[in-house]
Amino acid sequence: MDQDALKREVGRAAVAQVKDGMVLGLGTGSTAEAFLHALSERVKDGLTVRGVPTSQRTAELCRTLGIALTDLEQDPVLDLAIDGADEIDPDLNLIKGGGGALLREKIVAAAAKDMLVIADGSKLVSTLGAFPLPVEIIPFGAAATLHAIEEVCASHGLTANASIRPNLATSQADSAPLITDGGHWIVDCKLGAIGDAAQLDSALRGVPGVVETGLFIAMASQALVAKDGAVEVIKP
Ligand code: ABF
Repeated sequence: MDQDALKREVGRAAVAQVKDGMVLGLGTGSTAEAFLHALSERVKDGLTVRGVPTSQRTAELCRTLGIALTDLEQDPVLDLAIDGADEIDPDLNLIKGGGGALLREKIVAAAAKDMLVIADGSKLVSTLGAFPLPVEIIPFGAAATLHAIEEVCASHGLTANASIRPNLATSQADSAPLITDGGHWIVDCKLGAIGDAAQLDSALRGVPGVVETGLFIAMASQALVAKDGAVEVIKP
């Protein structure tokens, strides 16, 4: 089964957990989008839900698919957030933010009573860190913040190899930084195996200029992972 088919399969499996009247957190990325397509089929059949999108891209897709939107001002407590991930460890700690939406994704996940992670099997890892860790930063003083991030990583025995994520949509060779929906930049840290992800997350969030990290520690209540022909349910 190809990866897109696995994403569609896990998207359908996630929709089975959505109950009438729920207020949802709606993730970003291709797996979350597969879920939204499956959700829209249930909405067409009469399911009533509304959701807080984690990105402008997700908001636009929801409008196209006829999925009702809300925000955290009207609905500060969500029933269920459904989102993808870049890496998932056996305790359901995650690296997220490859899609650039980590800040809104974390706010939405934190506002939800439960967070359901959906993925294909390629996202399962024994230790987080092969995927570059995204850290969202304020543009002011970015070089100093990047240096401080490298120092914090070094104090955890890690070489950050940190770089500011370019906006690849622009055609310039030395493209400008990618700007997030919140007006921030993203630093990608190529760390390798992260020993204590909770400690690293807390230390990075202590750096002035850092807005959030892509480490989602103990936030997910369940993961659905599609592997050939079956969807595995993982709980921490
Ligand atoms: C979002 O989309 C992100 O947190 C993660 O970076 C990415 C996963 O994308 P995909 O589902 O396309 O692999 O969930």
